[in-house]
Amino acid sequence: MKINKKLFLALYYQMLRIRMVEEKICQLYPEQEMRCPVHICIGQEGIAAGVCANLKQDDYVLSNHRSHGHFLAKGGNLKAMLAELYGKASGCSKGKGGSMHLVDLNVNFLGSTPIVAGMIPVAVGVAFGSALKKEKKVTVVFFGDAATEEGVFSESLNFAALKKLPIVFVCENNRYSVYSPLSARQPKERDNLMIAKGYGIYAQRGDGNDAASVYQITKKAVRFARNRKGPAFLQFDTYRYREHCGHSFDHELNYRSKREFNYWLKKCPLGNFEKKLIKRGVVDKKEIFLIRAKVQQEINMAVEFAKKSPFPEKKEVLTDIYA
Ligand SMILES: Cc1ncc(C[n+]2csc(CCOP(=O)(O)OP(=O)(O)O)c2C)c(N)n1
Repeated sequence: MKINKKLFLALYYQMLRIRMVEEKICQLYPEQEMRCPVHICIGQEGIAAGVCANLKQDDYVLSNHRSHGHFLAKGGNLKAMLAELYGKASGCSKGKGGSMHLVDLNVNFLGSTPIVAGMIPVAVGVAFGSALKKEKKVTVVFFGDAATEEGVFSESLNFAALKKLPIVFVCENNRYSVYSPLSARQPKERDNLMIAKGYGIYAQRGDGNDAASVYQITKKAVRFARNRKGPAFLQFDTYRYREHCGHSFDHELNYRSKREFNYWLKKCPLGNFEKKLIKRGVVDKKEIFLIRAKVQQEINMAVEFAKKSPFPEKKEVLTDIYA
């Protein structure tokens, strides 16, 4: 695949930064200072990086409970994200939302919520509004494979197709909904691409653990949507390495085999990309060491900021609360 050096490096940097931020969260979580649930996306970074590398700062992104990677890849503020996880007033939702309610309006990351499929119709509404205002912006919504089982997924595809909305639906198929595999939830003949195509929607699938391929596939879809040819549906296969919710692994639960886990571990989006970069001479080990050191420093500063920030004041307890 022909990709220029600058882009390769940008994709690598993005994936590495997401991985290192999440590893830091996992390391600090047992201190019990972050009191919100966390859904770690380690193993799925290739999708966030590859998709968002195609977006402009003012394109819209909406996401789900597993949103750290999407938020960071869209350019969300790391300090505000970590402060949010620590429940601090300087957090992106003023410390009231936690990990599952990230938002950064400076880069049009409009928000994430944990209601499975809940952001899909919201994103369709955003794309509808954007189209009515004749903006040249694209809306991207990220969701997991389980979200496609909700009725609102089909309703959203229908409306988006009807109005030819500039939206890209991105399904991250990590095969599990909590501990339930696809085989326990969907007939094996079911194919989301066929569902999307049934509505007349442009649809593609790809390897979510190959950021360069995710980038290329998304590029076409974003161009298609931006030119008002209609919505696009993309499904990327991937795997989460950590437990469904929390900082740890969950091998003892035995809902997925060691063999399956190791198969996907070998397909690590970050490790394999790094090897590829070294082989092609894009970077050497020394440069990687320097990039890591720089990212680590940024993360340490953001953690310090989050820990030192004050909690919201008591009088704030009922402001900005809608439910
Ligand atoms: C409407 C709704 N049903 C159930 C839940 C509980 N729940 C939280 S995350 C989750 C799994 C979602 O799986 P998927 O969408 O594939 O994303 P993944 O966690 O695999 O990234 C479920 C069932 C919820 N939050 N919302």
